[in-house]
Amino acid sequence: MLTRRQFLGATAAALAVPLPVRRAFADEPDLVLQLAAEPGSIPLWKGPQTQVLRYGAAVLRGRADAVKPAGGVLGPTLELKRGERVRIHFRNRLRNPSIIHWHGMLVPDQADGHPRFAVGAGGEYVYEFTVRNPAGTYLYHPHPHGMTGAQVYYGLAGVLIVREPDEQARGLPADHELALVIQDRRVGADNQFVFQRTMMDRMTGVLGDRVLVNGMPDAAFKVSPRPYRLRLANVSNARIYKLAWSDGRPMRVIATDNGLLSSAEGPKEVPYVTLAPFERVELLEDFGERRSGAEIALVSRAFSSMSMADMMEGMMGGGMMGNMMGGRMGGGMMGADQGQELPIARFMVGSGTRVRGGPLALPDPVPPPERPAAELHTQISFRHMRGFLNGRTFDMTGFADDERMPLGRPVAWTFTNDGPGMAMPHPMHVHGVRFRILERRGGEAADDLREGIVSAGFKDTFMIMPGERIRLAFTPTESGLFMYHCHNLEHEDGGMMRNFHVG
Ligand SMILES: [Cu+2]
Repeated sequence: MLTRRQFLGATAAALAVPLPVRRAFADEPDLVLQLAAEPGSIPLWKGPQTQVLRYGAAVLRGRADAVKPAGGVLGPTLELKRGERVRIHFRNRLRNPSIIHWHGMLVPDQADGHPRFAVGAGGEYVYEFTVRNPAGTYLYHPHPHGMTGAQVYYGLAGVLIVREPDEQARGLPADHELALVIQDRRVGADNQFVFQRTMMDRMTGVLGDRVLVNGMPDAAFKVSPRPYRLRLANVSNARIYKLAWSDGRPMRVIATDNGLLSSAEGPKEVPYVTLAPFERVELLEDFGERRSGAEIALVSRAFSSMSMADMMEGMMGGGMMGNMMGGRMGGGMMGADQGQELPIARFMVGSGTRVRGGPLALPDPVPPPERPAAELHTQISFRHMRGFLNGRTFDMTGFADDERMPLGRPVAWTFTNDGPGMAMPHPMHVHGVRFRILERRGGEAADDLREGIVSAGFKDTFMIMPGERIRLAFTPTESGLFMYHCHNLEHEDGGMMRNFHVG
């Protein structure tokens, strides 16, 4: 083991050396996991296997059920309990630097997977944190600067579920839940993923016309006639989904990114759910309301407000691009376009006795945020193929005066997507905090997505439409250096990412 590490360590010597790990626990943690990122190949379609990158995981100490295989190209699902003290050994068996970010999780800055901690080929990084988030659907994925898009695209991502003992008492279906991780891919004739970063991709982000659910194509689920807890996660580089049931039934939202809605907010019925990259929702879906034997589909409905033609028109101030490119520039050139209709998954309702759900007891409402002790403002712009945050791009360790906030005091942060350049939506993510959306204003271009945007509950990722102004409220609980960035991975890798400092 030591020989192997020394050998591999040599290849990493030229790359960034991580800071020493800050040990969070004096004694042994409850759970010790190992996660390795490595190349591999898997059968996804008939014919040649697909070359991928994959996460493999093992429990080194503690509950064996903390790691569950997901199948396909997706990394294993990690199931953690609130309050648990966790150590995770990350091993990088890739040719390139990498580091894991626990998306949505409240962890110390040294455990957050900032790109400054990326380890080279053969390197290892040790995370220690206590699970402080409430029950919910979180994610983990790579976060090395400039390479996140490719690494996620080739298969590095997974679901992290946090559970709490009192979930059963809330009337949530305990043994009937499904997680659906939705991703789009371009697939070549030889079954290989096609990741490019063309000029078009740097603007729109990489879009594909083939959908994977839980890392596999053609997803189909046999379900019983009863309520299910469905965890929906968009783990696509750039695609926005307008998720709806093929039979037109509304969607019943019980949770957003960072835990259950309160009893004042949910369940919330919407005709469809708009899900931007790395957002999540949970639905309480009663398949018993369909006849037995019914087959229904989860689909992504077409929408028009964000075609490339629209964006180019916005930039060039005329209709000529649309005419020139046949309406949909991305569609014509790439075979994939933001806003195209896509099948996601099929559900077959089994026969058998219908089981009805009990009453649902969502958590009590939380008090409104206190008067902010600090006000931040970030203007988003996109020009010369790059995104800017207050006119700046990524700087590995730097931050500006308007990127500081106090520890443990209420903060209000306003984002406006009204800078000069191309008008486009951006899925923004803030590390290290869970926020509430106080206000959304403007964004007139979002008409055919608006009804599905769920701003309730605690969030960690939000989509901001062109012209929109969004105000967040939160109280930072961890000190140090964290990041905020666009979660369109091509925008992020292009530098649409900044640090903020707490404390
Ligand atoms: Cu963006």
